[in-house]
Amino acid sequence: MTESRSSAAAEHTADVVILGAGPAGLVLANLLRAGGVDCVVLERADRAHLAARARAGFLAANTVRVLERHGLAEGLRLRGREHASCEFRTEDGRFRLDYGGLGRQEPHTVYPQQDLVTDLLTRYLADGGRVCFGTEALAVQDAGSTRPTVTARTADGRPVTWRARYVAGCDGRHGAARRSLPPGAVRRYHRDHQVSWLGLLAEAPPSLDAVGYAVHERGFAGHMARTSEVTRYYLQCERGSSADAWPEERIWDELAIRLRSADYGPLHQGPIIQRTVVDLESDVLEPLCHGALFLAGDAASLLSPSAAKGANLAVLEAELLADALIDALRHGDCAGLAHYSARCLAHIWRAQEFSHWMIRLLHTAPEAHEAASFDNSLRRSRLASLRTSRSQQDWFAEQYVGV
Ligand code: RFL
Repeated sequence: MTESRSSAAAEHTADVVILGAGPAGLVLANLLRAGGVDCVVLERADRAHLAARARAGFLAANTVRVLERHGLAEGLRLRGREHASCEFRTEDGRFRLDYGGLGRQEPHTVYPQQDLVTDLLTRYLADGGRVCFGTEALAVQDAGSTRPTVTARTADGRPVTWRARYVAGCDGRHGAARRSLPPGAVRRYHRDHQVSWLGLLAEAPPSLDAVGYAVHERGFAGHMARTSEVTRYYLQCERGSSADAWPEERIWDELAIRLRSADYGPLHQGPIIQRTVVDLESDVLEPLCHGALFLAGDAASLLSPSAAKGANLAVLEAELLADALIDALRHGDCAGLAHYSARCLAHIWRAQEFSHWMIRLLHTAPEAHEAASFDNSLRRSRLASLRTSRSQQDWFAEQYVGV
């Protein structure tokens, strides 16, 4: 290492301070630790909260390869399930795409994000890694210098300061890393898609052996397996609606209508164990760094959940950042850090483009909208191409599973 910890303030100094113990922060932490770099993770939540925080579930083939490359894939190899088919249900009938046999012929691996986070955390702690749970980062200071600091607050309200050589902002879109960027340091590209989804987790087995995408005049509905006992559903809802306005009976009635259960078979019902309203928004920061502060995961770019890319990009970026930080700190080679932002942005914009395409494919334009009939006809035509054109299906499969 080019710099080492000062023994006088060992608890408050690390070569790399990582904000956030999500997929980005924990992949980074594991890789840095394996590469002999001194690091610490500051995490606002406690461990139980992380183990229960259900979000993503569809891991891209590249994500599995990254985790395997670093010996972090044991849990998902044991308990993850390959998934390679999706079904569109539309006003013109239904069709299936077995995307595992199209494009690059790659499947998804279904593995709940909270299980991945638990595996990464268990491994990192077992290897002697440091995590400060219940510690909220408040600000990154002097990020433009070679000696940035992170001010934080512990669960019992004590202020703490961490001095670092580099800070990795992996604390999501509302985290301290983004807040600490001085005005003008980065440009933010933002798009509000004006669509909201009610994200649901049902304690019920999947209702079909494929991802289900229902395009319906009442709004989009989605079906995604998580485990043999838990299924994620989505229902497009009014912007500004409250999750409380959706009692279980209304949810199952609406899912049955939009997923056209009367034609294609009933849904397996069970208690709804999570309801969250998600406004579909996208943003990208450019560049993904300011001085010694580097961003990864949702802190770097927010993707709407329409194409299941966020956690996959987080893992990809964490590997790139880990390699670059190891080169810088162990070998004095800063080329990887210099190229980190541009390398990630190429992947991010590709994922944004596909997510945006999916949003336009899945949502019926409201009739009040001036161009609604034109947009809806375009959408039907796009679905027809996807149903009939092999080259379109190959393109879809490549984008759908790739990051
Ligand atoms: P995370 O997972 O949000 O982790 C950030 C961590 O930082 C902590 N934190 C702080 N810690 C200290 N100080 C602060 N000031 C802090 N502020 C925050 C938080 O407690 C947390 O532990 O970010 P990361 O690592 O960048 O990972 C990103 C992914 O979580 C996200 O992109 C995905 O979940 C998006 N997403 C999906 N992605 C996929 O690739 N495939 C999917 O199938 C998929 N499904 C989804 C999704 C996101 C969803 N929601 C809730 C928006 C489904 C949904 C419903």
